[in-house]
Amino acid sequence: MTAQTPRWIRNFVDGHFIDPDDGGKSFDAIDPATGLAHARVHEADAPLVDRAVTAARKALGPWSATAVRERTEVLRRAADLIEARFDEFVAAEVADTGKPVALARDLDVARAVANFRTFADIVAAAGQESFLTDLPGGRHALNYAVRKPLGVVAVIVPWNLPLLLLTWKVAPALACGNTVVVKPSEETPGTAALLAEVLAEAGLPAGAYNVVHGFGGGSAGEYVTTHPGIDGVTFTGSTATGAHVMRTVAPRVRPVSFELGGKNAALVFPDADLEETLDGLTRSVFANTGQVCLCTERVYVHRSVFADVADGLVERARSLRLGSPLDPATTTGPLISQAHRQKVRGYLDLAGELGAKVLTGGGTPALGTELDGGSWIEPTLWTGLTNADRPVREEIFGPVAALIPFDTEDEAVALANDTDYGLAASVWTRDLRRGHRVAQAMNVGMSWVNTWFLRDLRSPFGGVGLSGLGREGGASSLHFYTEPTNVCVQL
Ligand code: TXE
Repeated sequence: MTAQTPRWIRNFVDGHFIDPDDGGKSFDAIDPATGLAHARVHEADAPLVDRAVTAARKALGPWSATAVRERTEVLRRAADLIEARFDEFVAAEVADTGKPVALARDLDVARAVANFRTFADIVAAAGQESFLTDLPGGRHALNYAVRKPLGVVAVIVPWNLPLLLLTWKVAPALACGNTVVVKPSEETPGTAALLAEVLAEAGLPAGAYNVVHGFGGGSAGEYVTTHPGIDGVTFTGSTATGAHVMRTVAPRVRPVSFELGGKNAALVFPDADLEETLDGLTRSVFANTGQVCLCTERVYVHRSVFADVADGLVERARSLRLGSPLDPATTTGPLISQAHRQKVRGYLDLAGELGAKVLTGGGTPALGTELDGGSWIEPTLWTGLTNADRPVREEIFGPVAALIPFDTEDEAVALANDTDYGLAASVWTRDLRRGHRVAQAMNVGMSWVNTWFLRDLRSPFGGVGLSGLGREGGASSLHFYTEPTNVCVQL
């Protein structure tokens, strides 16, 4: 990109991309693999956010009155159009995140398509609650709930899985008849803008999907969440920001759905299939360079297999290939930004000060000139830390994990549950009863047995404790994105 010919990523309001005006603010979209700007982003000011909310409000009546069949057809066409422009979406996601092209294809963009199709199916098939109430004398009353859209929904999403998380919220919101104002992460604005083109072409009316770019406080994020025209907020991001947004909307008593951070545990029992476990752990610790809210950062291993698991995981960590995201052989991209790398490096230093033994990694790789300016970090494994240490208690959000031994199942469960977070856990065992028992004992929103990040979009997703509030997915999404009116008829 040259200063003279920037590629603009623009705001999308009331069915139109807004051309940046001369006096308006803008910022660079950085490719984290190189540290170079690849586009310029138009920052939405408060009046533009107001226009977006007003447009969403205006579109709400007609869109919510559209037949479910028509609404879900728009979603299905959107899925088809994302498929038709698959490589463009992959390229936009890779440019913003630096993630390997294979991951963007297999996970991010594939899942965006699945989100639109699945929520079209779910909403098309949804029934409603009804109860027949016994009354004296053999008479009855009929209760049934009519589900109405929540209204204008603010959708605030982070940078780790930008399109995946955006469509995870936008698809059910639109299918339920809501209109949305989307604030993508300032790090990853590209795919939200592309999605605007797709949704318009799919036949979504103007104003039903709006995108405003910018930062959090004092910028588009704050303008959206403090706007009185917002009927609810769905947010994925850090616990601190989620708590702040909650305080912001509290005076207006609006529904919120929060998927926040995690400090997820894996529990490896002595009877686990070693190869299968090591493959699963490698994914769960290092996928997307550890930048998935579900990623494992605490690995509790039975003492009898500790050395085997540690050796196997180190070998696999060393075989990960860091490099150009466009190289199909690359498995591991950079962290999202230099600022985030600073944070992760802070934990690497702290672990060293606390006496952790670094089994592998622990530093910054040298990858060659083209990638020198990128925010790269080495996949890192530690032993020698305990649950009392900050690197084992706080979300790091990088390709790092602490390996900690245990002797009994009770001890493993207690260690895994000894956290302020409660998003996900994975249990590795061939003992069927133990698998169910331990998975259920985890104080989390999602437990896996002998797998990780295997998702059925009809099942609930979310966390407890510092990991969030509420659930989305399947019926849970329908509940969040609608408000019931119960009608009671005496028969
Ligand atoms: O997240 P923020 P950041 C964790 C991870 C990471 C840390 C910080 O530990 O290191 O969060 O990441 C918008 N009003 N996760 O700073 O700030 C912001 O612009 C309204 C876990 O990037 O939470 C962005 O669109 N909006 C997580 C979104 O909130 C505001 C994924 C998330 O940004 C705002 C990402 C405000 N005052 C990071 N301030 C997960 N759960 O998957 C910020 N935003």
